[in-house]
Amino acid sequence: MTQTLKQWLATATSSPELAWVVDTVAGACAEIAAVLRLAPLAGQTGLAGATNVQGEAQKQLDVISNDIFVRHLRANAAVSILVSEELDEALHLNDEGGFMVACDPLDGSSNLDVNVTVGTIFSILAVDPKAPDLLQPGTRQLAAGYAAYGPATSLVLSFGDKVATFAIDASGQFALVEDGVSVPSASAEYAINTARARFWDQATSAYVAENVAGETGVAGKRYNMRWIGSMVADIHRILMRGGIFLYPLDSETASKGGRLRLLYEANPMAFLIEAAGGRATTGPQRILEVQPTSIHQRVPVILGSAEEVARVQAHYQRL
Ligand code: AHM
Ligand code: MG
Repeated sequence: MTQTLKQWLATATSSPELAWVVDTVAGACAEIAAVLRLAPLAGQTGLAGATNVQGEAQKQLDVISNDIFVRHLRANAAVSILVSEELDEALHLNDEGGFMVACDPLDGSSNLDVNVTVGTIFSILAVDPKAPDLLQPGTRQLAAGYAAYGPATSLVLSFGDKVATFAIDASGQFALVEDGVSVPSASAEYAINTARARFWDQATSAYVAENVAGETGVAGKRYNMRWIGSMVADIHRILMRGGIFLYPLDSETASKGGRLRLLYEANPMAFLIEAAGGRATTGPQRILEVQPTSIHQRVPVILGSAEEVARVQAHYQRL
C-alpha cells in the first residue's frame, strides 16, 4: 500500500509540530502545482511589473506563488517567520511559533513561458519567536526540500538522515515514491552555464577542461553536459542519476558573493544532497557551514556526486 505524506511524516520525525510545518509547506506546493498547470490559459506567465530586492523582474507567478506560501504558513501557528526570495524583509507570521521557513517560492521562473520544469525550494529551522535568529548556518536546518513541477509534481524531502521522494496522486495528495534516495558517487554528467566561461576562476576552468577532454584527458572518461537553467530541475536529475551542478564564484558575480542565495537555494539543496550521500561546497568551504550575514546572501554552489565534487575541491586546494 502506498504511504501518504502524512503517514510517512508520522514516522520520519519525532516532532509532530515539525511534521505539521512540512505538511503545510507541501500543501502550499500542491496549490502552486495546480496554479502552474492552468497558468498559460489564465494569462499568468508574464511579468508582474515589479522588481524584487535582488533587482530581478518578478513574474506574475513569482508573486502568486509567494502569496500562496504566505497564506498557508500564516494558518500554521507553529511558524513565526517566513524568509522568501520575493520579500525584501523577513515576514513575522505567528507570535508563538517555534519555526522559521526560508523559501524560494518559484525557482527558475525565467523558464515559465517555455513550459520547462520549475520548482519551490524550502528550508525549516527552529527559532525563538521572541528573539528569532534568522542567520543560522545550514547545519542547523531541521528539514529541507523542494517541489519540482515537471511532467509529474515531485516533492523531495529530508530531515537530515535520509531523502524521500513523493508525487502528487490523482486526489491531489503527495504519496511516497521512494524512501532512501542516494546520489550515485560517480557520474559522467556535469551542469554549468558555459556561456560564463570567460568569468570562471582557475579551479572551475581546470575541472571543466578535464571533462571536455573526456577519455583523452586525466578524467579518463567521456562526459555529457546538461544545463536547464532551473536549479530544481538540474538538482533533481543529479539526485536521481548522479552528476554535478556548478554555479561557482566568478569574476562577474564576485562582488555579490555568487549567484544563488544561501538561505533558500544553497542550504536546502546542500542539506538534501549530503543526506543522499553527495557533497556540497562553495569551493573552499562546506556550504552548510557558511555563517550567513544577511537573509538574501549569495554564495557559490558546487554540489552533487561525491567523486565529482571532490575533484573540484582538489582544484580549489591547489589554488
Ligand atoms: P531565480 O531564483 O531568480 O529563478 O534564479 C535562480 C536560477 C536557478 O534556478 C538556475 O540554476 C540559475 O538561476 C540559472 O542562472 P543563469 O541564467 O545564469 O544560467
Ligand atoms: Mg531561485
